[in-house]
Amino acid sequence: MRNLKHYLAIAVLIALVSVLTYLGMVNANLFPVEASAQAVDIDWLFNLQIKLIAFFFALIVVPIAYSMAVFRRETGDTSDSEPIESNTPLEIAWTILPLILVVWLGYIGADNLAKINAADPGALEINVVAFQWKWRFDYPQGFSSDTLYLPVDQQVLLKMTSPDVLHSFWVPEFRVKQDVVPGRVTDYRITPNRLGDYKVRCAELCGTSHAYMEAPVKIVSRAEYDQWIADQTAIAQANAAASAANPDAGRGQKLYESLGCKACHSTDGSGGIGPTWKGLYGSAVALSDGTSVSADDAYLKSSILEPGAQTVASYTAGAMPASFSNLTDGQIADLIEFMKSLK
Ligand code: HEC
Ligand SMILES: [Cu+2]
Repeated sequence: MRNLKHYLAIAVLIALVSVLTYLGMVNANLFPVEASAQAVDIDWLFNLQIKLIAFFFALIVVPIAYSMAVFRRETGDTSDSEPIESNTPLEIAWTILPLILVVWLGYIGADNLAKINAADPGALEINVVAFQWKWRFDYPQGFSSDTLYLPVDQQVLLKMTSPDVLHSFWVPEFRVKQDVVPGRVTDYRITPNRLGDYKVRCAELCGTSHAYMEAPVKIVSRAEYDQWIADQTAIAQANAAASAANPDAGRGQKLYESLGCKACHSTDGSGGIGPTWKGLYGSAVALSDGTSVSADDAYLKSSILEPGAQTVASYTAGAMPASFSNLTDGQIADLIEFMKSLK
């Protein structure tokens, strides 16, 4: 076969270009470190795809480039090239082989997804609230944190929701990304496996300060985690006791900012998703059922704990998130003290 030498040359070039393309892509180091068990499976699949991509790139580009270089028309040659009829075996091959390849990729993709989603019944559950433009992590021990502390090598299940708009939980080192949807709880399962400091960033454009919607994520040893939980629980209890005895507008203002009330309630009389707090305390509030109520401590407290019970006239029922029902009496006393200070 007189063309054999060309076929051989092309085969060797395809192998060479595949390997070089693959090595180039892998050594570009586009990935951050792997910090979760799930990341290992995801990167394995990604690596396989890069191999396939490198091969198909070479398979297409090498014959084109080779033909352009080796089979150039000679100067002065104006004859037509040989007509090409169909080639049935080739057409069958390029239909069947990709079909098998795609079905196989679909299969290993599904298998990989099942591994990533595999639930550990002992997973640690933490509630996540994403709001414009902060993250809040509510721990089962009854305190909230703006840093996500996680013990290494234990699966965690994040139960995520949002009081305002769509957000998305993304720690690049974990690889998995999940939307946070208002009015719904979405699950995010991860097994951190590498100690260190990371960052969660919002990956869904959610308004003017979207770019700054980040929170620290710390993966610590089991002992350090237990210590942190014990410390936070003690601090929360001490704060609750102090506030209950002696409410404080300064602490209230900090809560207003850190809990995200700020996203919806202004303190200067301007409008927002919720009513302003300026002049609210002691005023007469018109409710959606036509009645009116005095904004005293009891009304304000029930508005926070059970926002569904009464709705302020001309505001949407259900727009005030019910996720604050875990606030302690002390925190509520501080918040009310802060409202009082906004004359
Ligand atoms: C996503 C927006 C949003 C967030 C965040 C939010 N609120 Fe509200 N809030 C509302 C809306 C809307 C209303 C009015 C509707 C209603 O009464 O249910 C309201 C009503 C209230 C009222 C009754 C106000 C009045 O004028 O009678 C209080 C008190 C209140 N919120 C406290 C809080 C506190 C405390 C926080 C933070 C811990 C908070 N809210 C966070 C939207 C929000
Ligand atoms: Cu966001």
